[in-house]
Amino acid sequence: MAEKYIRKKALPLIFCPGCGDGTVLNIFLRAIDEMGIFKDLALVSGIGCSGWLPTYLQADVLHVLHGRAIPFATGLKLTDPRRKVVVFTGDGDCLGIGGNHFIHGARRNIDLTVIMMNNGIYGMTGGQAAPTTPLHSRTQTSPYGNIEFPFDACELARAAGATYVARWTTAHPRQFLQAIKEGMEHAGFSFLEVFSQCPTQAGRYMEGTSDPGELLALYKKRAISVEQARKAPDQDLSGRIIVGRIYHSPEKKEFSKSLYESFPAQATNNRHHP
Ligand SMILES: Cc1ncc(C[n+]2csc(CCOP(=O)(O)OP(=O)(O)O)c2C)c(N)n1
Ligand SMILES: [Mg+2]
Repeated sequence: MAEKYIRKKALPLIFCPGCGDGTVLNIFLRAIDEMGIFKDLALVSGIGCSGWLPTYLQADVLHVLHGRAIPFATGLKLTDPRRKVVVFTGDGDCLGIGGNHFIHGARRNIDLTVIMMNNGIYGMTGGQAAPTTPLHSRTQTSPYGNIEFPFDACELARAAGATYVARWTTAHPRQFLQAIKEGMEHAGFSFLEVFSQCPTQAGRYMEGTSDPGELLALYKKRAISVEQARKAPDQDLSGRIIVGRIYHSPEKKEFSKSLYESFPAQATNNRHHP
């Protein structure tokens, strides 16, 4: 897989040993290999450890400003609607600085697949609290415990208008692979959240361990399927990670389709338009 798709000149990876983002890269490669769509891909990412992920692939990649991957991806998709556009982002990049772009991308239901690696922290910049950092967690900017409530990124995506929403962790590689395929096949805004362990920052400070194996075991222990979660009382869900396909609605019209239908001359003039 690596021989086929990895941009060797870009190696070594910047990821720390045991970082979950390497697993995400591995699973993504398997998904696109099984789908046979490598030549149609365009990958866009923001800033953070997670933002480096697509730069290691021999594909067309835009590595852009912090929080601005979705606007760049929107422009790209509208210019060349045949492309399978995938956004790689972190929890800080997507929900902090890029939060407004995220909700508006979801609202428009533009055909992008957004893969958000959630490590619960700003990993690259040294472990500051993120919009996903759990309440009471200790980080470099919350040494006495985080007093802010975290976002539930999947609920936010769904409320904003995303039409495919799923959450998995790096301890669920097969299920996440399936979700990537479903998300990419879905014609609309698909949001895939993946809990991805950060041994160096989040593990050390928030979980009290930088052992990747222990962090994966924690994900397994905390995971609860969306079907089970729906039956469980709220107090049983505290600290749990709800995994599975959370929402899927194929009915809502996709944005680039609406745009080209409203302005047919643009479609005629666009040499990339199907
Ligand atoms: C405009 C701007 N503000 C701040 C930064 C500094 N910065 C770089 S990465 C980052 C946080 C990234 O966190 P996240 O998206 O969770 O990615 P991770 O490193 O955890 O994968 C910040 C604040 C920046 N590069 N640009
Ligand atoms: Mg992060």
